[in-house]
Amino acid sequence: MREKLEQIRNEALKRIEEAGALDVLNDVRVSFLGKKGALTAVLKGMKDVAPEDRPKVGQLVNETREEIERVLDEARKKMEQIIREQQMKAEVIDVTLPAEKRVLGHRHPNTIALEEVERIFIGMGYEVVEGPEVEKDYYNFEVLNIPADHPARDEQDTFYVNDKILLRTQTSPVQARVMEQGRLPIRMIAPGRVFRSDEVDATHSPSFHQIEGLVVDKNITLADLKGTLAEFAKEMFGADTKVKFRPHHFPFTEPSAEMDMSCFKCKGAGCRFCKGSGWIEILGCGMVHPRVFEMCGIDPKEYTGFAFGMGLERISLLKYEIDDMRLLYENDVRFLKQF
Ligand code: 2NL
Repeated sequence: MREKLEQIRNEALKRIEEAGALDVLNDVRVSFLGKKGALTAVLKGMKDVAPEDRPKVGQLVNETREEIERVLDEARKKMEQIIREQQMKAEVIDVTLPAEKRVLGHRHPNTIALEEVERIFIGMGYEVVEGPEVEKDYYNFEVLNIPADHPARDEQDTFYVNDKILLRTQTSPVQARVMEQGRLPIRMIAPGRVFRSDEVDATHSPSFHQIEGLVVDKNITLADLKGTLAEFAKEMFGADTKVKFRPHHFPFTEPSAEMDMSCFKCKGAGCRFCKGSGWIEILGCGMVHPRVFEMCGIDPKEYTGFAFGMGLERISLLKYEIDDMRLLYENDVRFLKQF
């Protein structure tokens, strides 16, 4: 019996030693200590042992069981430790590796310039108002005193949806709609996308942006227009900026003018930027035409006003010294992030 137990013990220890995985260890446990295991079989054979030897044999069986259990337990712990170490190695995170870069965009030069213009006019008490890009021919042309045979209405210059609906060619219709609502006085700017049937080149695009402004109140004069726009130019391009007004013609204003500012690059001496003249044209303006007031339901004997319009792209090209408008539409972040 002693030899039999010795043999079982040796066999068990050998198989534990050879086991390479946790489930193999478990099989060893079952085949030696389980209900149908080798040790259990020895216990079942106790009836053939002489009664006086039984305590001794029982003790031997228990010792053998305890030893096998202890060795099994140690082997299991060692194996679990190795598995944990392998997992740790596989999941290791190298905190010194450079982090994955988040590629951030950048505000578009047009957006930066527009926000600057908005900041300046909001500071003077203006509201920013938006309106539809697909507009009625009535608001885009008719109320603005642009007669049916005016060249601006030509299909060559304007994208028509049908004979009454078009893509707005300016943001004035937004201002006309506000005047029509009749809440006076008005101090507003209307920024937004406009459309004209132009070929793309360094200074033209069929879709670009405008900022128009409108002030309507009692006793508004040309002096208000000049003071306001001179102040705007100073805030936008520097405190030493001078402005001058040249007579011009727009159907919706009378009198009308174009405003030039002293070149911010050469301060008026003449350079490549201002093509040697010392002046740069930045906007068109004028006193709101009485016919426009009448068509919008405002009495021109009681109210006067001034209006102006500028191209946003022109302002951002000037401000950021960009020489080709097409760069503004490519949205290459390497270009955009310079501003
Ligand atoms: C330019 C000139 C201008 C206006 C726009 C306007 C709007 C209303 C009434 C009267 Cl509702 N005028 N807008 C006036 C003068 C000039 O724009 O060269 N824009 C790029």
